[in-house]
Amino acid sequence: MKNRDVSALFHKVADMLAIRGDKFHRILAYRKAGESVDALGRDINQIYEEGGLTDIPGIGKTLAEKIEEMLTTGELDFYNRLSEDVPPSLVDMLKIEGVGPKRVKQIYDSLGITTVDELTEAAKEGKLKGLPGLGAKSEAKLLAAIDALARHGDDRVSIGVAWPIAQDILQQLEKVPGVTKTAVAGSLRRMRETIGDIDLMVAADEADPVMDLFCGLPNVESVVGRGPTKARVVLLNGIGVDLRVLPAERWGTLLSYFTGSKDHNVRLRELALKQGLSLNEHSFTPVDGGDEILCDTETAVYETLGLPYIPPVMRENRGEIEQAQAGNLANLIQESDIVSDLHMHSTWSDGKNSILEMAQAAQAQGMKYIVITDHSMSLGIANGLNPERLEAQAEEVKEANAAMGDDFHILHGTEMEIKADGSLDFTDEVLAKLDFVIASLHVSLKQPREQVTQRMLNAINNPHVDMIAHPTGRLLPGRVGADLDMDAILQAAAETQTIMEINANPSRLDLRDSHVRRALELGVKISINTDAHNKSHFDLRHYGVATAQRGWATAEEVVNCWPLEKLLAFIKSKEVVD
Ligand code: DGT
Ligand code: CA
Ligand code: CA
Ligand code: ZN
Repeated sequence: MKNRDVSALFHKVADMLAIRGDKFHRILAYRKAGESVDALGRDINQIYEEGGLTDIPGIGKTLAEKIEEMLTTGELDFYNRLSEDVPPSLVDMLKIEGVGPKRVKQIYDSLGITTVDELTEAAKEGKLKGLPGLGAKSEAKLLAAIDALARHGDDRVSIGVAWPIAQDILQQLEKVPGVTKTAVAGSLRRMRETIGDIDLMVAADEADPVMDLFCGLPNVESVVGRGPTKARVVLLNGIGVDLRVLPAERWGTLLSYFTGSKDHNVRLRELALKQGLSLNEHSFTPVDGGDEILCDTETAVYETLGLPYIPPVMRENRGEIEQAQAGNLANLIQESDIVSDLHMHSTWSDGKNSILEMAQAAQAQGMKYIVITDHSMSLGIANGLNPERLEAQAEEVKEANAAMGDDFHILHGTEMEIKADGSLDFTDEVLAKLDFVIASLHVSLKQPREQVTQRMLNAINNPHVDMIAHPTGRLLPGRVGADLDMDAILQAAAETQTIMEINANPSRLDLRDSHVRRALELGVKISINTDAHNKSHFDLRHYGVATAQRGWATAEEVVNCWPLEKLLAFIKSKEVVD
């Protein structure tokens, strides 16, 4: 079994326990274990062999034994026994909008229905409407939801899809009279790479006008539910959107609650209880009676708990509360710290703009220097450059540099293919003439782990290679990318002073947040680049910055925040070390 199989089984067990009505903390433990395994930067089999399973966050002795069982036998006895009680196919019903574990249990217990297909049949034949809490209307709703699931799937969407949609809706909500504040919340505010649904918050004294506009938006497919202060719709593209409206004096608790993560909130509530306060989206309430405490800002919420403000990107219960308590919360990199972009394409390969146009657009965004890194020759479909064209390109870089004046610098680089056999596309002699060398994998990503890892290590060990771009080659949300031994790669990068990229394109975000955190632990320097193929792509930078922040990166650790001289000295020292 691999990481993915282990985490999928944990998630499935959690769902089955939820359907059975098991204890909440037991369900949470399995879910958390699944998430921890998902976030690992390395092969779990290797961690097991080193005896390190219990070092994984959320994995204690019992869960470690279960992982060991899965890895050595390919099975989990507990799951098999649970399956006799709760048919595993019931889990699929949870993907239907509006169907929770209690409902699944009720339907299974009373009608013996175990699959979504059987459920569809039963709803069509009107067999559900006799059950407590289910009427003819619910049957129709259920059928519509099953239909929607079949059309849209249950997949999470990339943040790059969800973000602009959320901003667009917010802009419309802002215009409703009486609205004083609007914000995104949930995973989108925490800038997770994929989004389950969009959560939007509005401060207004009167909710109805906001609800009316929201439920009537042209891209709304259906209104799933509407109450006095909340509504949920499904958009035409299948994305669900939750809206909450509360008065501005409750804004702090509202935003904090619905920003999550759930695990972070659980910790906040525990801290509140220690002070004799119960915390929810409306306010703090003294447990033994008394007036509620309202918070109009999140800062006030954290202050009440004796904590400094914790940025949303950190709210995952991955140690941020302990850091905040100790008073040494990481000083996260900000977008405004960035002065360069080290990875972009021009019309020389598969880009849409000239070198000069790219430079001007970068300068307009506040950049001080860029590197032009067109593809190399073996990537024929992207019109990759051979050494002769590379030399000709050097001339154009020089001219563009002169045209830009002294306040801006254009470096000449390449995005060089690491070929399927592990060799590099250019000789050392060609590479030595370039200011900056990126190596990346675009082909044969499906090679076995050892082989594809070795290809990457070859590139890292070349003294001319300054940076590895989008290491795994994954494409969100579908293509998983190369099965790299990330820990070995990050260690080699640390030893050789090779920079590792966070590709800011929201369909890549590669390195991902957990890899960034591991890289920084090992002392690897990070770079955030847009890989722009036209001048409007520079706007994607904020997704990369968010990923860096989710890995707790500071400006000192991200080379794009350095002055040019410092970067040049750093990459030069790699050649000397070797
Ligand atoms: P997603 O939508 O799967 O990408 O992830 P989130 O984090 O946006 O989750 P969502 O949309 O279900 O809920 C938004 C936030 O609301 C979540 O981060 C924390 C809060 N929340 C929702 N339901 C619960 C709950 O049952 N308990 C607690 N403590 N918080 C909740
Ligand atoms: Ca959400
Ligand atoms: Ca939600
Ligand atoms: Zn590129």
